[in-house]
Amino acid sequence: MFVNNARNDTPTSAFRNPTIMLPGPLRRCRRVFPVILFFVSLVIIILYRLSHQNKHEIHPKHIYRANQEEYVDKNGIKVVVGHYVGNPIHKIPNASYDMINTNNFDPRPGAGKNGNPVVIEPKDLLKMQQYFQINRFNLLASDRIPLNRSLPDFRRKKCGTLFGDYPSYPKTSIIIVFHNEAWSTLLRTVWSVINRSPPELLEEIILVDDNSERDFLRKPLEEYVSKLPVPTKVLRSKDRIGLIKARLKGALVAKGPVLTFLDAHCECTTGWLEALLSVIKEDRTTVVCPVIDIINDDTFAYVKSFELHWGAFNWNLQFRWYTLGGKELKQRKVDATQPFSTPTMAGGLFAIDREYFFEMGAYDDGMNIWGGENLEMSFRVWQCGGKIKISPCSRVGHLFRKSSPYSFPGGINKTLFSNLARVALVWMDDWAKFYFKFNEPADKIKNSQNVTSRLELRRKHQCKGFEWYLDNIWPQHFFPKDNRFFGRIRNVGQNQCLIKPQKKTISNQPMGIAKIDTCLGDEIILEMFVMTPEGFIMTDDSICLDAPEKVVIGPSKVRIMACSGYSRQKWVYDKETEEIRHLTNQKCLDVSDSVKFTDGLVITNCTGSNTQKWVLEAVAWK
Ligand code: UD2
Ligand code: MN
Repeated sequence: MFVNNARNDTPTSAFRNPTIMLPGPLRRCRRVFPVILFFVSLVIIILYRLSHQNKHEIHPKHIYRANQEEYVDKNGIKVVVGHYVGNPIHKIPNASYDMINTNNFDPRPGAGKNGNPVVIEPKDLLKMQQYFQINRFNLLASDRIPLNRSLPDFRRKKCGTLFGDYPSYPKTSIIIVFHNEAWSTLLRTVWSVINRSPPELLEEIILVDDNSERDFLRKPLEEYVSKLPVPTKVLRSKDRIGLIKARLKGALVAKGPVLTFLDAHCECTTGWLEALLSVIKEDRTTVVCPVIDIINDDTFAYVKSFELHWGAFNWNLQFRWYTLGGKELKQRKVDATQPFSTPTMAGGLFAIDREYFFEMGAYDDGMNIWGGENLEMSFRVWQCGGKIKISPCSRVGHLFRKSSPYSFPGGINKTLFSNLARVALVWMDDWAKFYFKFNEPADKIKNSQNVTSRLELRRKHQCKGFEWYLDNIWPQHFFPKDNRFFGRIRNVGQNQCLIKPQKKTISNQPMGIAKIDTCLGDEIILEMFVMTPEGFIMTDDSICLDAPEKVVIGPSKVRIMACSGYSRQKWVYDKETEEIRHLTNQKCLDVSDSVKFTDGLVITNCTGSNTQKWVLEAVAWK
């Protein structure tokens, strides 16, 4: 009440009402206000255009390694390599060979302390942008942060009391693979391990150099690590073998009973290792991951990542974080320090019993360079009797980049889709057909893959099928199934189809007002929806048709939202009347008749009109 009144009294609302007499100074304001408004809008438009250019335009001449590709296919899968980062107004000279090949580590006391952001003075901005191109993160900032900077402890208090018996945990080898990593990020990873792990749990650190081209990563690195307080070795690959084979190389020589993998740009926080190893001590068939916090690629600030998420994947087999539901959510509400299951892992940061790793088929060595190995291992572990968990008392920061800095020998397209095709061919049964149907590049490449030995492995371990995985490990999934409708949802009155909105939120989930549009045909993934027996109308990326349950007079807007499992997202299809009714208030899904939202959907009283009739047109998916 009070707030409303206060808002109505503000001068701005008075400006809009010309019948109100204004006091002198405000009247003057009234004349200049449109002018101010005009300039403010102009500035906003300019800023918006600039920031847009910044994000979407690629200036090939500014890209270090001009031969790199950016691949966007018709499903909108975007593999951003060679994405221009920086301010396009100024011409940024390419990073010179010298800049790339020199170690410019120059720590300033206190920079980045306690995970704080690093501020670069205006005079260094151009230099900063030049250096940014090399690793696709703010290298200048990274190079100013000491290797042993302090970090915040984002764990629950209780975590500090749970691992007193850590001396009885199995020891681990830490394996870090890298290709052309910066000195500062690589060695900050190493030092964060040394400084924040109980020494009695560290067997060794193994750095695997995947054929880097930087001079400072050769002799200087070897000399440096030889003096570290934890035995550390550098293995070299004379060919570029990719992260999967590089990790295998490290695993083969590792002596610790547990293998702990990290990317080469991580920072471990207090207690991270104990909370991983205790899970493996309890059960050697559990693969365990930390919560992955965010090291900001611009400022190197250590940022707490979202709670209540787990890892899964979309219809294109891209890894995604989705909000927790079901029993994992309930369990977390009871005790947020207990490890919880996750359908898949992000891939870079995890610990696994060494013998179990090899017993279960290590990695698929038919996979190259980057991508897909995290899903492969996740499906394999779950389907063959193991578990994947996230231990919330273990928090490790990872530097997330917006694009990839290195080349993909053989081409991104071929590499990534071959890897994903292998995952599908070996582990996904009927859902492989679904994946290939909607992913042409993977479909084209699938016949050139020899997966015999991986199928053999699956048989040997008598692993369960993908349907079991979906039903039991990820019951909230949004993939088609025999007992689910899959296909187009066509409005009879308008002869248009329900479509997935394109706008994305930060967590990559499209959201917005539910809409219909011209139906395009069978293979258009944007028109594909799943309707489950429980009544959820869902599509890729875990989004659902959502309407308020509250009973109101007249229509309410229908939205596309992150699937929540709540009854406001449940619908009933009546084959006879062809109505789609909201389960709780029995109102009918309809096309709004207001001029403003012609194609926006609403729920409203059922009248039997043609715009309240829908045809569910099934599309074969396997
Ligand atoms: C994520 C994973 C990453 C891996 C990848 C899919 C996290 C935080 N990161 O991507 O570990 O599972 O998904 O494959 O979960 N590298 C090489 N040789 C190469 C390419 C990369 O050694 O040819 C190294 C690289 O230096 C880095 C690691 O592999 O240390 C992962 O690469 P990334 O950081 O580019 O992958 P990321 O974090 O985008
Ligand atoms: Mn990484």
